[in-house]
Amino acid sequence: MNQQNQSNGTPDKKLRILSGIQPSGTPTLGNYIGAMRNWKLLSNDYDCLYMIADLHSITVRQEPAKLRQQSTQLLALLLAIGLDPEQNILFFQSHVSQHTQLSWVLNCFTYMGEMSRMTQFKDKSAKHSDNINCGLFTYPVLMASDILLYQANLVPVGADQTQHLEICRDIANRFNGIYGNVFTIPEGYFPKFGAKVMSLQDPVRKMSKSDPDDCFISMLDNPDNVRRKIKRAVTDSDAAIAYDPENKPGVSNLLTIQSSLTGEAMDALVDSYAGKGYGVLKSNLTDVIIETLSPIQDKFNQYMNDKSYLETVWRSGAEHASRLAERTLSKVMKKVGFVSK
Ligand code: ATP
Ligand code: LTN
Repeated sequence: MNQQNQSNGTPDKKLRILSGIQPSGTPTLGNYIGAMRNWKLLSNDYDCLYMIADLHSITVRQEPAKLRQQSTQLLALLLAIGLDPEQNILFFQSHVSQHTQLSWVLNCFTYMGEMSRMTQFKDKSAKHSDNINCGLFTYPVLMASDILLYQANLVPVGADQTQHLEICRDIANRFNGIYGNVFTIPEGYFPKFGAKVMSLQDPVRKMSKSDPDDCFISMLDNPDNVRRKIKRAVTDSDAAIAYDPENKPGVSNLLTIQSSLTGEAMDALVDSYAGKGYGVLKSNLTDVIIETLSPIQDKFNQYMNDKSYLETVWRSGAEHASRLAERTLSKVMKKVGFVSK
């Protein structure tokens, strides 16, 4: 929040936010509700950097042409949800070389034991057992570098990233403990509702853009696809509409999506379905999703038709981000004892 200076009423410097999203597919409703929507909400009150984490995405094998396309689309989507590139720094992670440089240094301040406890590593190495690469293992160190390079105060992410944020704080504290106050210790920012949107087909697992298509709603799904996927979403055998994530994960997930998109309190939403069946819930939810996504998709199409504008945005983002990143990196290089250029 923009902090007021108590003594003279003038605004202090805004706190800084950094967050990222991988171009590993088309963003889902989970990405939107858990992360991207908050980016927009926070963008007026904070000094924000939002990054397309393309370096992170190659921890899982990507097809080059598709990766390029998904990365460009992701930038257009960030603009389409209303992020103003004059007010926020929007950039591709691979355009700012300081991320990988800091990541190497921080790798040397991180323990194998810490990395092997990360649930995302365990999940992804089980999912991609043919490609358990070192990048997948040290993924959280690169993420810590992303955050610490910019001295971010706040990191808005979904609940699945809690462990990665904790390790980032541990690494920063360890480094500061040895070299003095080099890094700001960041805090996570999690939405109250919808921090974890679950898969439509397997509602005990998170909705993920790299899962099979019928598990998620993509932000670019057309109305027919939305209708079909919600119709097929897993519910349960007893027909009562109640919010009970443990015993009724499917229905609770649908309620969570509706409540997060409309802003309606969960109790009131559940009450409004008293005596009604899953069909009504699914039909209402379909309408809400289509109403949310249609205007975003219209803007997305406009931006995708203006490649030269997108290029201007990413070039300027890289330039601004590099300047900020270099300040921290050169401090780190000096502290660890490298000879200055
Ligand atoms: P992948 O499937 O490639 O692992 P992902 O869909 O998990 O990707 P990321 O790009 O890693 O998404 O995450 C971008 C942001 O979206 C993060 O802040 C993450 O916490 C959030 N997020 C991802 N999935 C969900 C979800 N199902 N519910 C809420 N937030 C989510
Ligand atoms: N790992 C993140 C994406 C990400 C990120 C970051 C988020 C990469 N670098 C820095 C916040 C801050 C994820 O959401 N899966």
